[in-house]
Amino acid sequence: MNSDSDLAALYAGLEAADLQPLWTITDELLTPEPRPAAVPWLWPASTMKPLAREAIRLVPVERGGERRVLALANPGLGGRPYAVGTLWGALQCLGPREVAPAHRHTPSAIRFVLEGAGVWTTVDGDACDMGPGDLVLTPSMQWHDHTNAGDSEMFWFDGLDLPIVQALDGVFFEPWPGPGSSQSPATEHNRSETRYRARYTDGSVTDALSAQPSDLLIYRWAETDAQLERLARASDDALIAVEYTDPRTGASVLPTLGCAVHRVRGRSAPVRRAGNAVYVVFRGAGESVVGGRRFAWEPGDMFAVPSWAAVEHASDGADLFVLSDEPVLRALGLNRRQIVVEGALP
Ligand code: GTQ
Ligand code: FE2
Repeated sequence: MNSDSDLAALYAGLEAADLQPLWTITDELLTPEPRPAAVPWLWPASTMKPLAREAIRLVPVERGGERRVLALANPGLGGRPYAVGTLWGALQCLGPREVAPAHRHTPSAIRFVLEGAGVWTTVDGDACDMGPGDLVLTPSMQWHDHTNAGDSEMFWFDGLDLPIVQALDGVFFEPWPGPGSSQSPATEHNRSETRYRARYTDGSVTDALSAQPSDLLIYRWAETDAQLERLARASDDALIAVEYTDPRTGASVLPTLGCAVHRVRGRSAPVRRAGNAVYVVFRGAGESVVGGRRFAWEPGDMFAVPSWAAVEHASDGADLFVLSDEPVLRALGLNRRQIVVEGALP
């Protein structure tokens, strides 16, 4: 005969032995659908920018701190500095004549420029000039520093796969060994751009976790806009999506990070996908419903779309930059997408 006290002793014994019985935790582990801790959330530019300006005034950019970056910290993530469970998203700013020191690390990064001029990011000796709407890549372990040679403040969105690399316990970081704190005054500008042509797709991306990042390090807004324009003319859809790809292979721009621009003109159908995303409003105003929460947005706002939250947009005309972990899910055969039948927007 079993007794309650035998059972209690079993559980006590399991706990003391650092073992957990699956049958008591099955429901929270094997959920019918993803249950991300991150919540749908919006960070308004009107809140972020005054704080960024105060940071420019009060906090120098130096070795050690490395960057003047305000990380999007999703309130569902218990204080971790991540926009969603798998993605780092942030607002980075540089004051006039500032240089952020060179370093390299295993996490890969993208920059999407919001405003400013006279700034470049040097990536392994190639100075990539940055203007509004440009996308710049800093692939894993490539040296990078940021130079503001102009007289105006510069603001851009940073996206990194840091939480993914962190989850894999694969984070390595190295400061530039010198001489100096940045790569010697860049000799060459926009080298990758002279060698490769930007490539985009509105359909399939051909990667399977290629460990190879794109050799093209900068995608100009003029090219992205022209591509969106071409597709927009050929379609009646309320949402036109263009994904940035590696011009040599057609793969996503980085092994772990997917980048796209969604042009909204009307009301888009609600869609959900497995995997997380961060949206950055580049142009235009509108609203989105994400997992049942409604957010009105304008240029410079950023919002989190956690895994499997239905997302729909409405605007008279807007461009949203979208960072996602989709290449990882695709490579692992975990990618799922569903069009939700009933939308929330009128
Ligand atoms: O600009 O190198 O937002 O290393 C986070 C980590 C930006 C950068 C971030 C970084 C950088
Ligand atoms: Fe970095």
